[in-house]
Amino acid sequence: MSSKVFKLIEEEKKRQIEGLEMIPSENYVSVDVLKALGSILTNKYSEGFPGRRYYGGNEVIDKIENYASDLAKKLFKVPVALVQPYSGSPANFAATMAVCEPGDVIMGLSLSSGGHLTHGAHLSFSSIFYKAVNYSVGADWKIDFDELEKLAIKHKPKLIWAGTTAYPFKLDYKKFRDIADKVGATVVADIAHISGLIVGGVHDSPVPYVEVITTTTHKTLRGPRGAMIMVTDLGMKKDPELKAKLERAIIPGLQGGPHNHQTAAIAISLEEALTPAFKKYASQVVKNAAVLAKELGTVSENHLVLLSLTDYGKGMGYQAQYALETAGITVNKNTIPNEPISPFYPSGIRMGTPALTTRGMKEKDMIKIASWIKRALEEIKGLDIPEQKEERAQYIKDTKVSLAKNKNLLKIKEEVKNFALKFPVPGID
Ligand code: DSN
Repeated sequence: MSSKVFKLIEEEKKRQIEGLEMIPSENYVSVDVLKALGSILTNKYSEGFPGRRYYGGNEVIDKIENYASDLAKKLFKVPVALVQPYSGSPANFAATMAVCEPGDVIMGLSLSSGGHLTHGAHLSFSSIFYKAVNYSVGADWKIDFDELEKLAIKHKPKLIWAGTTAYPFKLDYKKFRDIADKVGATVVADIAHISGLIVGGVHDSPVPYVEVITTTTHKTLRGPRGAMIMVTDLGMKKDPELKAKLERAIIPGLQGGPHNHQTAAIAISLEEALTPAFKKYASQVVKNAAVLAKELGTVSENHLVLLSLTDYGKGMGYQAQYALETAGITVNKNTIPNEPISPFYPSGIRMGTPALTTRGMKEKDMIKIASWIKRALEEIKGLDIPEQKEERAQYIKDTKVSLAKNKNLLKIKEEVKNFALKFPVPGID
């Protein structure tokens, strides 16, 4: 009997092709990446590293892992690339373990300024096992390097994270380097969101300025879920043990057997990222985001748009996410810098162009999409989050139910569907 799961996969395929996937950390992988992920490589245990495995039978797995690592080294121009981290957060934990002792000071961009949980956020390992100090963005929503420098001089961090997760601007890695050198810190660049833009040649690489780089493989890089940790020449020069420390942090520090099907799929996506077509893709992602941002009254220098909804009312992130979902447009609610309401009921949405661009959409399509977004957002006016905190959860539930029946949103959904179906999704007929 065919599993219920396959029926659900068909349901999800329909959602993915009929709607507009605009979560900036998502993408559509190629059919070859899907094939490797669904392959028999998932059957094998391979604790250790190529040539140094605990179990037998790893001759082929060694070749696959070495191939993936060599491709990463070539693509990012680094001497060391470890491809086993299960995903971005474990990769960041491993990098922190390799660079710091428990209790050391680490610094990262605050969550509400667009930083990541693993860069020192409350309740993350990064603030439980390490002393986390957060820097933030200024009134222009850009990283406040004066504040970062003052905090670094005061707290003397061992590690400074240079990386973001909801930040629409380019990063100046030299500024991080200069500050780190004043206090003897190691800089780890977390390029998860923008690794595809870097290898595609549209964003500067952090390689000359940082010791370690972490990235997920499934965002703009357009690979399977997974992650990599790389060491630069600068990193190896400063600490020749860095590679060994990172390996030990991955296993036995944090993980067991690597996911070999995932490693193989990473290798395929890295082959794809080496092609001229990928450069064109990366450049189009950024062009599309710039147009989308402009149409929505803001700016983007990368693949994402962070939109404040304060003009629509108070704490409108949930309402906007639901309204857009009803209209067939998937985005995520997000805090905005200096969040006026709460991280639980944030005042913005975050959206991006990587997946839309994979489907072949261009600038003119972004203008159309921005107009649907603006129409959908009109429907949340008046749905401000209640002042009384205890009323908020029920209010949001009720709002979701009423938005799901909203005729204007359902009309947009039809228009979105007719439009989206003209653009193919790899692996979905
Ligand atoms: N969840 C990822 C994102 O959406 O940016 C980060 O871990």
